[in-house]
Amino acid sequence: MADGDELFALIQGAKDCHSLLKKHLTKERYEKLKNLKTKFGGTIADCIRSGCKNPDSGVGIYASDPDAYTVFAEVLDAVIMDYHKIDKVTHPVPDFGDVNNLNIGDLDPSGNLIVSTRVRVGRSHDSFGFPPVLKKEDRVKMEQVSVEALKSLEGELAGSYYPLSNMTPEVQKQLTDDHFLFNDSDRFLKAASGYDDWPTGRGIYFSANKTFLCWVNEEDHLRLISMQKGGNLGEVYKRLVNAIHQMEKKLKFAKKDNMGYLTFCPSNLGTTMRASVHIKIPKLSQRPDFKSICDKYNLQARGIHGEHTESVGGVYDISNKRRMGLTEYEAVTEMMRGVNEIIREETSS
Ligand code: ADP
Ligand code: CIR
Repeated sequence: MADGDELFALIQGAKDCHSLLKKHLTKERYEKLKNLKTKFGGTIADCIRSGCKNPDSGVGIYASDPDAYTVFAEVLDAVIMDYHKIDKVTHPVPDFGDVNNLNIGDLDPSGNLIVSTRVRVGRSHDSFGFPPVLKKEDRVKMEQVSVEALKSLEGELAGSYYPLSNMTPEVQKQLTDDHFLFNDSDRFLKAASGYDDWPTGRGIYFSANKTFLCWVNEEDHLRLISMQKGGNLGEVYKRLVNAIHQMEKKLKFAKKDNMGYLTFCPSNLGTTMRASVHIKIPKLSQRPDFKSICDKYNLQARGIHGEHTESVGGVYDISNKRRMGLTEYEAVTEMMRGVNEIIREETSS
């Protein structure tokens, strides 16, 4: 496996690279960090491997484990401030708003544009590292602890857990095509050890009608997901908040005072929340100012099969880009305002 110096030389030599890693990992910073180790045994090489091997990364750096955010703060803080557009690494206490009196409803009552709505958060167990430092036994243990908590969920969240190792390829493909399940096809995550020991420890939990799901050991230890057809963001958000509260009674999640919840990728820190719609915008997406409209409202556009995929038939995944430095309620309302604007632009062009 390439060591830190080799990796650093790779990124230094990558002339066409515009990642936040390349921008913020100066020679001076690298030299300061190259011999440090976290409590979990993580190194700077573990953090930068994916970004150095994939110079087309947007971010390019992961945290080897929760302690990396302290030990490698010199570079991670700079990346975090840049990505989340904050001038200090700071994060408010969680605030989900008054979920019984939400000012969030259906973003597309006509039903013409929004195909589906999804809100997810990532959570990490505070006693385990992230993929580069995990061993097979850790993945198995973590799956056990997670599934035990998931099985205690009640009401509309009640469901079953399906380990990937027991799933037929046909069922896996169908669940993936239907946007419920993850696979091992993301080269950025792969280079960051995200698929080591695949499929051990990985699986999916879902409620009877698949409106609440939880991914176990994909990029993060847990991804709690609420989704449904159509544009009713209020219903989707409220269901997710209920799930978070129920899970927090059972498990202790990794958190840091100035960073909120800790995740493998620094782009997900803080609220860890990504609220998205799959939306038909054939006209707007062809306009030269599409990207600048998304930027203006702090939105990110992705293809419909996940990050780093392409749009199909003018349908895009539009979500909030920032997750840190604002509350959960602010993150979801930032997305709501932006999507309202996207709809206005699409229908008036
Ligand atoms: P995340 O980081 O939120 O998990 P990805 O971009 O990797 O996001 O997407 C994960 C999966 O979720 C993909 O299959 C994607 O198509 C699906 N997905 C994301 N947003 C929506 C949505 N609004 N409706 C339906 N599926 C969605
Ligand atoms: C990258 O740097 O492009 C990948 N490691 C993925 C980063 C997550 N991206 C994001 O925008 N949330």
